[in-house]
Amino acid sequence: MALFHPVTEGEVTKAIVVSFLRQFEEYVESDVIIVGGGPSGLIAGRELGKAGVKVLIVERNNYLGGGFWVGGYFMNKVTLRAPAQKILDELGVPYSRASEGLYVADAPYACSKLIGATCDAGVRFLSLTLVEDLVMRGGNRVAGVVVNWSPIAYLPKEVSALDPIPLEAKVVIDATGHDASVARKLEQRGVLKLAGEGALWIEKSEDAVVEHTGEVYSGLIVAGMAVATVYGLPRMGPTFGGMLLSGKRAAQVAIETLPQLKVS
Ligand code: 48F
Repeated sequence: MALFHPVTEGEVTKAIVVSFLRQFEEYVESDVIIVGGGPSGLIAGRELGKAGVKVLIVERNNYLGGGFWVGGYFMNKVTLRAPAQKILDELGVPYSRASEGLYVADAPYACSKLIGATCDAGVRFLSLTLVEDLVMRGGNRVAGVVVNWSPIAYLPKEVSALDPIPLEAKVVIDATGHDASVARKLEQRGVLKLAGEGALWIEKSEDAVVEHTGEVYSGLIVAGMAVATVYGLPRMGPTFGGMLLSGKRAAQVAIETLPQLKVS
C-alpha cells in the first residue's frame, strides 16, 4: 500500500499552470509593484500587505532575499544598528548584542523569517522575471513595469528576440539595490539624473538612505541601496538596519500616495 495518494503527472502540471495563471492574471494590475526582493523590497511589501494594499514583488532571480542571505564577505551573520533590531523582534528573529547599539543575527534565519512575514502579509511574487522598462502615462507618470523572462538577458541576440509584457501599477518601488535599475531607465530617457553611490561610510549612510527614501519621480519611489545610487549617498556595507527602515519608509510613502491617486 503506497504512502501517497495516487495522482497523474498531468494533474501535477495542470495544478501548477492553473494556479500560476490565475494569480498572474489577477496581478497584471496591482496597487504597488516592488522591483527587487532584497531586504528593502521585502519589508516594504510586508508593510503594504499588512495595510491591505495589493502588492506584487518582481524578482529577477529564482530566489528572494537579495543580499540578505550573507552578512558580508562569505560570512552569514548580519549586523543591525539600533533601533533596527526592533524589526528582528517583530519578525521573531533571535539576535545577540555585539557592542553598544550593535546587534548580530543569523543571516539565513533573518532572511527566511522576512520572506515568510512578507508572504504572510499577502504579497505575491514573480520570480525569474526581469524588469526591463517602465510603463509611462501622460508623458510623466510611472504607471507600471515592462517584464521579461530573466534568462533572456543571457541569451545571444539571435535567439532572444522575445517581446516583453507590461504590468500595471498605481505606484512602483525601485528596490533593485546598488544598480537602481528602474530609476536608471528614467536616466536613459533623460528625465532623471543618478548621482552614483558614494564610498562606504556606515555612520552617515544609514540615516541618509532612510531620510532620502521617497518619490523620486511621479509614481516611482526608491528604497534601499537604490536610494544611495540615485542621490550619491555613501554606501553602508555589511549592515542592514538602513535597508529595513528604508523599506518601511517607502511603504509609508506609497500608502500616502495611493489615496491621492484614487481621488484624481
Ligand atoms: O541587492 P538587494 O539586497 O537590495 P537592497 O534591498 O539591499 C541591499 C543589501 O542587500 C546590501 C547592502 C546594504 O547592507 O549594501 O547590498 O537595497 O536586492 C535587490 C534585488 O533586486 C533584484 C536583485 O536580483 C536583488 O534580489 N533586481 C535588481 N534589478 C532587477 C531586479 C530588475 N531589473 N528586475 C528584477 N529584479
